[in-house]
Amino acid sequence: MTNDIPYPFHQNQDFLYLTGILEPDSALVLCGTGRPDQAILFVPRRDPARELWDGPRSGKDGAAALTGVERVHCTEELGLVLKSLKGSTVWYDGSKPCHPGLHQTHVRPLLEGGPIVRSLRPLTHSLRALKSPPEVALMKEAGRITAQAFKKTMSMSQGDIDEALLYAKFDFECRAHGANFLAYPPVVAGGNRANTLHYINNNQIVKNGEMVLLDGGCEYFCYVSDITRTWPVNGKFSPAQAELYEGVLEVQKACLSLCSPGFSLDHIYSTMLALLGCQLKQLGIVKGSTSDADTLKAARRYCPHHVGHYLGMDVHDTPELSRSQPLQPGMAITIEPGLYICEDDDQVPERFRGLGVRIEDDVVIQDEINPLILSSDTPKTIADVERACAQS
Ligand SMILES: [Mn+2]
Repeated sequence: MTNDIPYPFHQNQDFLYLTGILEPDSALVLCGTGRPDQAILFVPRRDPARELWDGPRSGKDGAAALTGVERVHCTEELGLVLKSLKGSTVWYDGSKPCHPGLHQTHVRPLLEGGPIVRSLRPLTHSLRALKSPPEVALMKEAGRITAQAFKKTMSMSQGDIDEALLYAKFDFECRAHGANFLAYPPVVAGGNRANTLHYINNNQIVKNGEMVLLDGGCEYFCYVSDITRTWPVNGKFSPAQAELYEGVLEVQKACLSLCSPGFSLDHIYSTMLALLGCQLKQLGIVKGSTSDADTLKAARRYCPHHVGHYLGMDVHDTPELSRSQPLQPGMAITIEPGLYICEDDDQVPERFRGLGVRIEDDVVIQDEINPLILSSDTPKTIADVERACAQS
């Protein structure tokens, strides 16, 4: 973004999951062929000249104390140590190295020696997919902070209002209540801009009478939230807005009821499409006589994204995990159906044109039928949303 000025560093999530270390240019080697198996950690050397600019480093002693790993080296010794290790299989993702510099200098020579190389990422992702109780506690807090930020942001909306102001309010409320930072650039999309799924300019005026769609989340000690609400900035849903909103809400609640062990995200997705199809017919957006196949096609057109994704240290967490995999207790996912009607879609009754609605909650799968809803404090029914907008 700008010459010579650092941008915020974000640790690689797999490395963070295994070590808890937040410093750049660090590495972990897990060696399964030694007697006993051992962990070897690599961290940047202490360097007063660099630390003057970038702040203190843990160094070898600090990293050992933090992690309990006894064998700690400086990062520049990584290649040397790797060369000294015996073993025929290296578990490493060389095609998409997460640290190109360390890969080039230290790891590539090892791979050129001809060991069997197997991908590590599917293994770390399957570990990360199942959240432990302490991880769920952090995600709960991220959800709680974000829900409060939504309430406060709804309460300041009024027609007309600048998207930038809603963005700033949401960011402020998250950070002021303990979030480290926002988990991703939020979407704050007024009116027809809600139909641009990745709209992040957030710099236009939302007019009195229009809705705003806010998709935002925060990071709380390495775990994130990802919540979406859509509300009228003047605090009162118009009849058409309420009709479309209720339609999406009904589908969202039905999808939440499927968040239990054994179902998969893909299964919930196909259910969502079928239910959205029914809603499109009820709303008169799709003719009653339309075939099931064409109704599904319409559902895919008016909701071009999946019902949700895994959630955890990353917003789109553990992408190595298939969405066809049955959900298990401890998995965290989002449920986010939407309907997006572009203003120039003349096949749709005029009152719905230019409206886009998405409702997104974060849930953890539990042993019992009902999931734990991390975002449950976020106003969602029309009555609750209108009440939150009326707060001062
Ligand atoms: Mn999401």
